[in-house]
Amino acid sequence: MKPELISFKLCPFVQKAVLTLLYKGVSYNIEYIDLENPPAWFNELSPLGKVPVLKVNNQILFESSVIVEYLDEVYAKPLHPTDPLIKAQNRSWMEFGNECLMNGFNLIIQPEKSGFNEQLEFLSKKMGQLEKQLGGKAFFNGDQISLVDLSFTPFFQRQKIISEIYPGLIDKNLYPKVSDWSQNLLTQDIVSASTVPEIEQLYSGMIKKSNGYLSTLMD
Ligand SMILES: N[C@@H](CCC(=O)N[C@@H](CS)C(=O)NCC(=O)O)C(=O)O
Repeated sequence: MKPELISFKLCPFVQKAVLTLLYKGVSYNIEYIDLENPPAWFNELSPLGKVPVLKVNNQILFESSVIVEYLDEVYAKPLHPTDPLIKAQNRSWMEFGNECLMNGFNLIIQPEKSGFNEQLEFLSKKMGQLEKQLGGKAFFNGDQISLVDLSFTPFFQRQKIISEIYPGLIDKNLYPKVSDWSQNLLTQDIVSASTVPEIEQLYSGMIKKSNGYLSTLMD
């Protein structure tokens, strides 16, 4: 039985799971729901009312990091380092990646310039912290791609779309390693298949619809 993801077309947390499945070459089903008007069955299914939910063998998993860890354990091509300490550190940075995603979302919904700038500062601080963690290799742990890399990919993809409206978020001069890392991740073959093809239009549409300060900078 194929694993099945319940998703929302723009959800970066679901994308983490899709990237993991694609990397491992696992065939899966995906069902999109409207999060603003979720079907009754979804409210029954999802304990926190959030996507992703993974259905596997008539069981339910929720929380994206738990889902990707499960997928990593049961399918070939491991994405976690084996050393327990490095693995645990990777898990910590995956949580950091989730915070970056929330920060990125808060950035686009801020109604006022002051709130937008505040979120920008939070994000800049996080990019500085990441810069110190990176060793200047292709991926977070070195030459080998890992779950940390896949966890940050949706964040960088969205920041790239935002940078078309507000340039310089991930400043190459300030954060050269983060900038190169982002580039390495976004050029992976699996990235384009990890979202719906119209992701950029949908994401820009969401920015516009949110009516925040960022939307006032759009053409
Ligand atoms: N910590 C959760 C976050 C998931 C999340 O926030 N998903 C959003 C969509 S991208 C959601 O379902 N929001 C609905 C809600 O909060 O009611 C995870 O990592 O899976």
